[in-house]
Amino acid sequence: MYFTKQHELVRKLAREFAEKELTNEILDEVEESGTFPEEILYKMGKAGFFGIKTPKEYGGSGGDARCYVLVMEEIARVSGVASIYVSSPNSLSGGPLLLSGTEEQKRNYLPSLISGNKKLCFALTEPGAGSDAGGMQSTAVKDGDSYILNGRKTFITMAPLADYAVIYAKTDMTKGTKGISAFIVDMKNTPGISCGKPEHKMGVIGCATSDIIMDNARIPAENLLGEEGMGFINAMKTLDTGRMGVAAQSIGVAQGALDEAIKYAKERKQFGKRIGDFQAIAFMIADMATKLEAAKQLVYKTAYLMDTHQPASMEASMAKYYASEVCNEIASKALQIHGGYGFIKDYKIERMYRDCRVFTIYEGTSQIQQLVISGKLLKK
Ligand code: COS
Repeated sequence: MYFTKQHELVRKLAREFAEKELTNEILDEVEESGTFPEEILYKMGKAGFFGIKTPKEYGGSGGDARCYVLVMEEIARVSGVASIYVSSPNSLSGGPLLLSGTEEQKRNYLPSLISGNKKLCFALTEPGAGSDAGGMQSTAVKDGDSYILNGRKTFITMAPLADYAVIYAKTDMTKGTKGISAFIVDMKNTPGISCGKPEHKMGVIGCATSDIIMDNARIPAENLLGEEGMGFINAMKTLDTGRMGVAAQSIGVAQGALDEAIKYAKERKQFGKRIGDFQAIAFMIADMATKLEAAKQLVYKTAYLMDTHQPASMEASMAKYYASEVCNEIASKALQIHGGYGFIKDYKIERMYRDCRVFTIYEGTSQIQQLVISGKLLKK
């Protein structure tokens, strides 16, 4: 309903890529080593997955939000962690630059992000400011032609791998969210910028997450992204697309889990017949498929609204809220259908179950999405 022939071709390309390149051997190795192979990232960049919505003049493919969610869905169907590498340059990393960057900033940073040569991370969360992003305590004080950054960011996806970060900090402590500004920071060459130790996570292993510590880090004033005081709006608008991306990730992993459950229900025999022939299993599968279809429609509608320049902030939250919760439910039921085999690492469902747990948490918890949705509906 929401897709053209062109969109279906994009889906086919992403599905073929995922099935050919993201093999079980590679994904097992990613889990073992905790690192994602650079050669696959290179191929993803070549396939155009890192700049799906970015205009061609900055090296992107000039596609739309529907192309983006289709690629995310198909990659996540096979690997949750691989889809994070797709989402980053398209949303949380590329997004702030596309929204507020000067022409020079866009030309400086976007092409290398899209080719995969450089990585950029999005640093909003702090130890004491997660859901309450506006309560951040990091500061940026103007000093001549520089800003001096101090503070600590936490749970920053890709921080240890990143060449650059978009860091949000307060340029005015008295103005609440209107005192927040965004900065582009060179992670490798700025004295005073360092990363904490990579976190040991329960899922999406293979994409390192750590703190970023800013200790009197001096950065050029020209690295201010957008106007002073406009950082919070930049982050919130970025998160609209980001939440749609997590929703797309969720329907992808959920589809992968449902596929595995159906396959297993057809193969596994107990009491002399396929377990799928028992209503207890068959009805679980019917519920999983129905909820997944509903989640897909929310995700596709959000992308369609974005493509047609209609308000989509509430819909992005609805899509993220519903799709991520449903994904966890589907993965849990799919594991249950596998019985004891679902609990051991030889079966893909074990990884999917762990990978999707963060979907109801990052880029705003389910409870924050409920806050955004109800806030729009009950606005005075
Ligand atoms: N687009 C544009 N502007 C937005 C916006 C959006 N999606 N969301 C909020 N704003 C604007 C508001 O309109 C408001 O501007 P005005 O004061 O001019 O009206 C301003 O931003 C402040 O908004 P609000 O008052 O709603 O801010 P709160 O401090 O109450 O916080 C929530 C709002 C809770 C929604 C926000 O802090 C949030 O999203 N928290 C979760 C953070 C998150 O997702 N973290 C994950 C990090 S990435 S892994």
